[in-house]
Amino acid sequence: MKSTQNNNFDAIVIGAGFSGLYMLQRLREAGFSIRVFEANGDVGGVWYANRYPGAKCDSDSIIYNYTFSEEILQEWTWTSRFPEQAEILSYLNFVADKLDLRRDIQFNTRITSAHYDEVNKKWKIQTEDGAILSAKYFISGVGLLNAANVPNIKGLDSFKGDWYHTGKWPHEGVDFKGKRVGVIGTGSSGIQSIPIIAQEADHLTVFQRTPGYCTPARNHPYDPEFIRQTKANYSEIRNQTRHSLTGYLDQLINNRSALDDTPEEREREYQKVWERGGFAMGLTYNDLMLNPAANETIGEFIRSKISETVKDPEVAEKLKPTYLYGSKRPVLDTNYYETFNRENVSLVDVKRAPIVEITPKGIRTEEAEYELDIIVFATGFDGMTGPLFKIDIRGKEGVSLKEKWANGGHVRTYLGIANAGFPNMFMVTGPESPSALTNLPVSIEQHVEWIGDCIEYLRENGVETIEANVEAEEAWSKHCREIADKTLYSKGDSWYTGANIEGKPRGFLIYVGGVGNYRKKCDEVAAKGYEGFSLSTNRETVS
Ligand code: N01
Repeated sequence: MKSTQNNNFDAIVIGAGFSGLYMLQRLREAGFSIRVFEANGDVGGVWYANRYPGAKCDSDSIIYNYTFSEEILQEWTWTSRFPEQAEILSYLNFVADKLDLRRDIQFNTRITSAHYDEVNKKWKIQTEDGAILSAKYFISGVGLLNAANVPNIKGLDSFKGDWYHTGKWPHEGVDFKGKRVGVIGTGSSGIQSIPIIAQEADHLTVFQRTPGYCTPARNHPYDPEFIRQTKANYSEIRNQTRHSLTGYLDQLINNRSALDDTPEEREREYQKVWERGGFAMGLTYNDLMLNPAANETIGEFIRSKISETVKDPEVAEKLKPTYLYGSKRPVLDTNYYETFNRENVSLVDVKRAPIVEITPKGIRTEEAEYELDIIVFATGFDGMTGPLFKIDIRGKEGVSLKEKWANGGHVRTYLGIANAGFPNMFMVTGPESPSALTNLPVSIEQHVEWIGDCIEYLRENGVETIEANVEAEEAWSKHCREIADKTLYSKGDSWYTGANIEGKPRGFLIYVGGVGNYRKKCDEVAAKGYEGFSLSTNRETVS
């Protein structure tokens, strides 16, 4: 199944991050012609773009990688527990070089539209510079978080200083020395960058609307013996993460309610996990994301740590979150709360006194004007649907994905992989898959392998098109919403629910049933001859 012309492929993939790179390798190995399009100048996806100071990953590095190649696992060595952006980018470059992936990737090329041609049963893909390509399969590897959200604040154009968004950081870096810097936003990106910017800037003003729940990362270099043991045990590590709840190695710590323990016992349990560092705080008890009263106990523990760390009690109060822990993504930090003890750092509560405008000199809130040389927008992304909506994707009868989801009143997909009305289109970690609540390389590998196996099955069985059935899609979407509604994940205002984007319809678009259960479901669908999909040959359609 090789392409006959250089603009016609078996598959076109958008994005050369973790998803696109592995999709390329998987399909190329199976003998398909494939072309990856990437708007950036090189591989890396979010790790190419998010170069802000302090950018690193919240997953332990030994599980933040591909596991499909034993050779790559053995050859690559991570230096520390939580990998920095530059190291992850080096890793992805190493993989791209090792597998000679770049020869099938076109960089600096943004795809503007992907339209399904029902007559020829092909996807017509258009690039920003007007080139038109076609492919039997169209695969989105655009990720969840690449549509940067710069809030529409009056007067930004008038600002005389420089401004940057953390998700589109200049490659040459930003010199904060001697500068008055303002950071807007205290999610993961803000919380990672604030301690580093504070060390360099003359003065840093943090504009906080909602405080985050931060727990210590406790990053440290790996010792050679740990690396040796890890490399010897990768098959077990792979097995564990693939069948886990979240794609991490952490397991539930106490299989009981937080409310079964006395306050003293709870304090001891939380303290143990706090000292260990990493993402396991939410796993201390089995009902922290199910029962608001249990959830309150972890919130209270973290608030008490803020009081212990931050010297000025008024600042400490402002830094204390009161919403449900985990209903916005919790953040691993390094010296975040300590940073507010520095003389050159001040905290402005813009929930109490909102930002009114950006002036030529800085930021004006309802209370005061703050003079600044640099503004950093750590204001996040239009998550999950945002990256897909940047492309005009149209399926049967010219209906766009955006229209489809708007007309139905909510986003709906089949397994987060496919869409009714969009034959031969696949999404890697699309809405309604476990994606955002998981260690993403684990979720990405599972999707890529499932999609690769599916496309091979279609070739072997002479199938022309595969399309999710409306009923299967409705049932999956309903199931996702029902199980999410039983948890506290869906109760917050964040990019998880779309609440961070003005005018975006609210919807919780993550399957919370866990990585292991999800894998089982996807495998069952495949084992039943792609149950819930319609498969058509040139002669007939089978549902
Ligand atoms: O974005 P966010 P992020 N005025 O949406 C505030 C992943 N990630 O880039 O909460 C004032 O979390 C907003 O306030 P509020 C990770 O999955 C991972 O930090 O809307 N403030 C919030 O404080 C993460 O969850 C890693 O009230 C405004 C902040 O901006 C996701 O990316 C590292 C505002 C945005 O926080 C996004 O993280 C980095 C306004 N008009 C990112 N608009 C790691 O693995 C927004 N805000 C470590």
